[in-house]
Order: sequence, then structure tokens, then C-alpha cells
Amino acid sequence: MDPHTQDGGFMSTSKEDREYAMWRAYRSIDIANELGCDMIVLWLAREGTLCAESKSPVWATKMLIEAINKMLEYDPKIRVCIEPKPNEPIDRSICGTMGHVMAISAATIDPSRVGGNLESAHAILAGLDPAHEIGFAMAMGKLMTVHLNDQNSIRYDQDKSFGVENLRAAFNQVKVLKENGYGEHGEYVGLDVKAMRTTKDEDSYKHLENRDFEALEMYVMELLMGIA
Ligand SMILES: [Mn+2]
Repeated sequence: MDPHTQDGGFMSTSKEDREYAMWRAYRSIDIANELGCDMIVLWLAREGTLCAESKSPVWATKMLIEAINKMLEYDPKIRVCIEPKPNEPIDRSICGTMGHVMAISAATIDPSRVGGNLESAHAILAGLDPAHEIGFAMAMGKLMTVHLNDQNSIRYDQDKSFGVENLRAAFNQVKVLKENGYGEHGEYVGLDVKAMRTTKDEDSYKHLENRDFEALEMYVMELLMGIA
């Protein structure tokens, strides 16, 4: 909401805005430390552009790497988890997929502390299969967390309940996570969902009641095995 963030943060064309973005990142690391948490998620909301000619993608990419390096230097223990998204609220993002996250990670001063958070809806927005994005990040040892939800094709970011649009795609995300030991080192599953835009206030918590991940998983298994 701060005017300093209107053109993005780390790659804003204004030096003052970039300084504000770093202050906010350092403050977030301080808060993580207060909470006993060693990881922050970077959702790069406006890190990109609405006007392609307004900033160089080469410069913008380098600014992002520089900003992450400053965070890694600020706290020698903090891990930085990038949540990639190809567009919205901006038109063209700088770090749109897990492949971008891997490349950014490799370019930082400590790649072991930079990984990714795969959100199903964001992968679908990029025209990719969320299960394969998860698998790719896991193969690189860099899947720090996941936000499982759903999305109807390449529209605005819908954050629908996991599995409501494409149950088979949801099944395959659970399958790749389970088959590769996700959670064995304390990784969490997040369910990043919001009420639909047409939902009335009194119904606005209903989407939270449908988050029984274990039951959904068993239901999908039973369905696929012909038991249900
Ligand atoms: Mn998310």
C-alpha cells in the first residue's frame, strides 16, 4: 500500500523506492528472528513491469540478485525462499517460474540458502504443470515450501481450493511430494487460498473449512483405485 512500492521494490526505477524495499526486507528478517524462524518467503509482487520499455530486464534481474545478496549478508543464517509468479499484479515479471528461481539462486553469494516456494496457481498461470515444477525444484534440492491451491487456466490469480479445478493435477502434486520424501526434514504444506470474489461476508470463511488434506488425498487415492 505504500507509494514507494508502486513501481516494484528491489527493481524500482527510483533509488529511494529500492532503499525502502531493502528496509522492509531487513525488517522482515528481524521479525522472522523474533519468531524463531530461519526462512522468509519473497513473493515478488510488482518485481517486473507494466511497460516493457520502462526498465531493462538485464538490469532488473541483476537488481534482484543484489537485493537477495544483501539479505544473505544481513543475516548469515536466514534462508530466502522465492515464490515465482509470471504476472499479476504486473504484466511481465522478472522471476516467473522455478527455472528462474534456480538461476537466481545459483547467481547469489550463497545458493545453499536460496530456494523456492511452488504455488500451484502460479505454475498454472505460467502454463506449466505444478507437479513438474515441484519435481524440478526437488531434483535440485531447492523446494523449501509449497502453496497448494488451484487455478482455472491463465486468468487472474484465483487462489482456489486445492483440487477444485483439476483433481488429477492435484493428485500428481501430492504424488511427487510423497514419492520424494517431502516433509521428512520439517517442510510444511501451505494452502494459499482466498474466498471467491462473489462470496458474501457471512460465507467468507467457508473455503477454510474444506482444507482436510489427508481426507482429500485418501479420497483421490480411493477414486483412482476404484474403491470410492
Ligand atoms: Mn502463495
